[in-house]
Amino acid sequence: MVQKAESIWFDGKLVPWDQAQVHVLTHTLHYGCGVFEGIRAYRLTGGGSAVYRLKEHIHRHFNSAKIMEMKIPFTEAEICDAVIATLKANKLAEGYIRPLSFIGAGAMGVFPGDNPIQTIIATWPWGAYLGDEALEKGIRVKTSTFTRHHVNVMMTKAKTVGNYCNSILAKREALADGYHEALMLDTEGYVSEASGENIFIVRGGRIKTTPLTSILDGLTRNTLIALARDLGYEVIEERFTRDELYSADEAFFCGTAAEVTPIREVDRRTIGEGKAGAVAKHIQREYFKIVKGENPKYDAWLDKYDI
Ligand code: PPE
Repeated sequence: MVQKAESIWFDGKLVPWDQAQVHVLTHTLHYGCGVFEGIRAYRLTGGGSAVYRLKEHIHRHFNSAKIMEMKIPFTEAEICDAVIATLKANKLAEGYIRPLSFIGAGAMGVFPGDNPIQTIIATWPWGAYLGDEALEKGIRVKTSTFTRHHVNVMMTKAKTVGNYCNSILAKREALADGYHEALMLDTEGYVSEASGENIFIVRGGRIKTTPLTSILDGLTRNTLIALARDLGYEVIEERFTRDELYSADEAFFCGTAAEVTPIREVDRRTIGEGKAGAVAKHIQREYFKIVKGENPKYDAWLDKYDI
């Protein structure tokens, strides 16, 4: 159960958690056209808190809405301010932030007509997405029987609600089969992304991640590419197959929720030594330093606030 907070930001004002409700004929509830974000705030080691890459997340949110032809009646700056206001109202020094824009009630039928575009921002405490042990020891992954979206069937770069039916199918299957996460292949059979994470592999000290073609342009992925290069690793964006993953020295997933999660097994094949790899751990350590304000080079990515 998500932990209840005091308030949810709803179309321009903070409302009590229990009153943040919508009508059952809300268009997005029926047809799945909505857009959302997942953002984290962290307690800073030196005191205070910061939202990690807030502006970029909100910019992606507006791009998602643009792709889906939804006109959000607020500016990006207003939504950024609203995120901070919600965190403060909820006295949340660290946690997860979920903006969601959806098509409200009005017309029914696929064509949404002039139904209002509504936006909420909810916040809640959220620890390690796949568990503390996952961050430490790595996870077991199953290649899904479900294919990731074709780029002309769904808009893969929009973080749209409907895309996640595919993720839910894959995730349920992986968990039912005793795995922690599902890896999805694209429509040509190349590695794409997980149900809610991007993927990296390591071979001979060189790091590879999938190109942006069919995946969400993850901000954690973007951070890790910059960070790994800073740390002296060679990073390339190039598509790869599942057998290249099977024989990689290391592999890891990344995402706002999953942070940097090492992979220790894929489809019964042990990856590397079957534990969190040295490069994955190195990058994970440095990632946590950035989000906790311990690396001044990345200070511009922190939107600081005090509760
Ligand atoms: N791919 C997918 C499909 C995805 O959902 C996410 C984030 C990513 C890649 C990584 O993107 P980024 O967070 O910008 O690094 N998934 C979000 C939702 C997870 C959920 O279960 O809800 C997240 O990590 O917040």
